[in-house]
Amino acid sequence: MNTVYKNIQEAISNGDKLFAVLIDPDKFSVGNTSHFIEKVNTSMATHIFVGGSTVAENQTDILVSEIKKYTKLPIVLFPGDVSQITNKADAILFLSLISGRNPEYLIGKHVKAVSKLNNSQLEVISTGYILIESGKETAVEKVTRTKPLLKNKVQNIVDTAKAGELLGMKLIYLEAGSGAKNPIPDSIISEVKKVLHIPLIVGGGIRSKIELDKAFEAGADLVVIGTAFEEDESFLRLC
Ligand code: 1GP
Repeated sequence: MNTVYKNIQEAISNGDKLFAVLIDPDKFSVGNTSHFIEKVNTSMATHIFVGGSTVAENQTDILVSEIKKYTKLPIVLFPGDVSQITNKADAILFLSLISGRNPEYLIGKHVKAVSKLNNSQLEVISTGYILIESGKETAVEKVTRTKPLLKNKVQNIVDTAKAGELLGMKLIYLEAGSGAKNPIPDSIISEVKKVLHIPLIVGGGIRSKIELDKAFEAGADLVVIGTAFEEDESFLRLC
């Protein structure tokens, strides 16, 4: 129980790189689960993240139950909303959108989640979620009604990440947005990595093995890819 975060820390201290396949229940057919997860199992994936900006009630619960049948990889919720919390997963990224100033996404939804979390065995992992501009408006911006941090204000991004760590958050997630035109620039990843003592997650807009490796080289401890697999499952063979 509660081994997901400990295992992430251990893997990083051993110099391992972690890789999560993100499945958005809103864009994934449950009937395709066994076929898709078989491919995930033979890839370098170390985690499966499940979540999306807008997901129908119960859809996450149904999908996580199905994924569990076919894999031993840890399943981590990456929820866009309280309704996506299901006890069937192993852990939840308890995301606070610290790049934005919308109180609902800084603390409001978290308060609403507590009764559900109290009744679950989920490992809760506090995560500072930082949205960075990527060229076009993303679903996160629309749903949360917040603006991303500007990518040329690197010190502001670094300070935001560090503030998350100082507040006691256990992970920092640099997000370009699902399907982003451009991934997070390497220079931002490396500057943020320099100041952090907690693991760094990077995601959004990564569509090739080269971009994946570049994110790792820049300092990402865990990289998340979703859209590229939605567009082409065979990309998993390269990962
Ligand atoms: C989205 O960071 C994740 O929240 C993954 O992004 O779907 O663009 O891979 P992609």
